[in-house]
Amino acid sequence: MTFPRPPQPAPRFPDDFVWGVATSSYQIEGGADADGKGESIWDRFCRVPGAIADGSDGRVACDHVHRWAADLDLIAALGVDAYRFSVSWPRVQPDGRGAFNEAGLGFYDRLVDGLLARGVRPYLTLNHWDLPAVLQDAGGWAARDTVHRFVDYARQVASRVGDRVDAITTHNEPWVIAVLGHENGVFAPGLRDRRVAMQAAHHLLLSHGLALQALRAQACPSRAGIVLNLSPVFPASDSPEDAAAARLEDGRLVRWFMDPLFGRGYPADVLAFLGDDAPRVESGDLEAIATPMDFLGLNYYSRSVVRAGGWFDVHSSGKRLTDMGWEIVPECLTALLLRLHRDWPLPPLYVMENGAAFQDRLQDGHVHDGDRIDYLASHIGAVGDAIEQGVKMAGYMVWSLLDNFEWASGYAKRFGIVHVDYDTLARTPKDSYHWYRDFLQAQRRARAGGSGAVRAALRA
Ligand code: IFM
Repeated sequence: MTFPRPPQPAPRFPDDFVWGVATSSYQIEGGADADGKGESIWDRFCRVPGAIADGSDGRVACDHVHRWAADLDLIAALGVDAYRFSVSWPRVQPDGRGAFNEAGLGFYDRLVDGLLARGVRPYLTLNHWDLPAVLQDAGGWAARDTVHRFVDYARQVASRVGDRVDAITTHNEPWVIAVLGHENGVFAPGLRDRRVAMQAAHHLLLSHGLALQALRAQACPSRAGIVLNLSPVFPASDSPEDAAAARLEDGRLVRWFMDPLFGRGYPADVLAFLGDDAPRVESGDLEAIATPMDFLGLNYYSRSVVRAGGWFDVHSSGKRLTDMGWEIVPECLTALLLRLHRDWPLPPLYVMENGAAFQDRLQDGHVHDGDRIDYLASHIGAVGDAIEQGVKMAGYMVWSLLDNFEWASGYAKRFGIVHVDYDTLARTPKDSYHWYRDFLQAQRRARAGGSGAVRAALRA
């Protein structure tokens, strides 16, 4: 197959580099009340008038709970090393405490076995946002008890499948849960209270650290870590006001999470900014949060540009934008990786999500998504650039396998390398799927025969 634009030449990646593709439970599974699943905060949030751009929800989504075997075939045919998915907590523990739901656990058991049977390594995320709604009634992530509920849930999932998964991620993007969900109110649970948001952020980190300790105490063989959404932050201008605003945003987005995870506590400038909104931290919490991780994951999509007291107009920069209105700046991924490598003593580092939404058109059984191929190729190149400059990278995963429920944007934004027709639920691999498959084959040949094979294969 020939592609609309040739991908960038790929630099050399380590032989044990893990290539993958990612999804999350609420975005693809559907089966909203199948087999005893409980309600999640996203089931509930989707019913709030105006919360979701197209008024949709994840009740059916891609119907992955019923089509998982065919989806795993697509993953296997793609030739990835790993598949990153998340467990729906309310599917396996409908009340968020007490009894576990055998039908729900059985689903993930079969998913893990199905991946292994196809030669794909499972990367499991415990919390990709779909908290059991009953726990929200009890205060959600702002309540300290939720920390202990999460640790119990983590223990149970690990004891069920932890012997067969390569990696367990505690939380996906705690900044999003805390800030978008509890401060800006645009994601579930839809609260607008900075103090509550920062308490939730603290409890997410604390539950991460305590869950790591619990998994190790039960000798879970899987590696464990967390996944953060990180971006380099730039001031919109040379003014001291914009510089200060960018520094604070870097504190809230990056250092608020990275510093305590690496034993430095919360950043003093952010605590000063928060004042009375700073979280209540009990003795021993910071030590627990700093429990050493086996890996760190980051999700990267774009940079963040900050203007004091206002919004930065992305159209003013002249950069190309994705359908989300996010600037396409792969060089900022390299810069971010170099900065993380410089500023913190990192464990193995993965890009756990990277990808783009574009306005795809399915025509005659094809989706010619050259823009997405360019995006992926340039960002994979950016990871390679970081590796060449000394950053130790362990893996890269494309977001996402399937078009899916893009949270507050509903189904209008398509991130998949496989198109989903939401009327028929038919899957159609896009050009980007074929491109990634060919790229991975070239990588494999390169492992066997030297990096020239990658360049040759990608020029062909
Ligand atoms: O779809 C989301 C995903 O759930 C978390 N990271 C960002 C993606 C794109 O917005």
